[in-house]
Amino acid sequence: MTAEFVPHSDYVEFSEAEMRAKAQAFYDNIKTRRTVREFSDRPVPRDIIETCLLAAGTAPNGANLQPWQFVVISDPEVKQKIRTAAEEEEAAFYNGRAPQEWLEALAPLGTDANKDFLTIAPYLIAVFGKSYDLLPDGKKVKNYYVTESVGLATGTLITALHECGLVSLTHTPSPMGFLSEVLERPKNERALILMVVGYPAEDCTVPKHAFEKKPLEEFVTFV
Ligand code: IYR
Repeated sequence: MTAEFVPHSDYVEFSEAEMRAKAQAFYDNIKTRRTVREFSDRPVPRDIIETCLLAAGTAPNGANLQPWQFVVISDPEVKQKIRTAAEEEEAAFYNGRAPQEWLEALAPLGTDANKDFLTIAPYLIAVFGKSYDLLPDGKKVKNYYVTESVGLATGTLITALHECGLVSLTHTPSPMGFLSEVLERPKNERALILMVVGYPAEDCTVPKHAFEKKPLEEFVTFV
């Protein structure tokens, strides 16, 4: 395919004062986002999830090959299968597989092997990275920067969900190969992240530890 260019007519420039106000407003909003583990079973209209996924699909990615597949799960039976498999892996993790140092790092979050949110929340979104695409004729097309691309798209999804008042959990049951089996995904797809999406439970709490963010000087270097 040869390169073709069109004017970037969607670009909007702001004054420095507007930029400052917008950057601050965005920060003030996004800093209220919390990863949630206590979900309500209240349903969420599917079209809202679809629009958030359209936003995710705009993320920058390798060669614009969009090497991701989002599997949206609302079927209670499939959710139960995922929960059973995830809790099995997590029990092994918390009861021996995880090194002490890792468990100590997790202690302030209060996580454990119980993953009831996997059957309570209205949606699970399994995010797969595709190392290659399969054309209908069976030909393989290689993808690039798959994990980076999926990370960028998932970050965009998380931000979109927060923007419309939904909460999410970036869940990483390890290993997550079971997602390919339960969801019957093709072999070019590898599960990278399992998102849990919905409303927070009415009495939802979040770990205090999660409020502690590093000051700018600690994680940013200007050269
Ligand atoms: N996958 C486990 C453990 C876990 C690991 C990290 I790194 C976290 O930030 C949180 C949890 C679990 O989901 O409980």
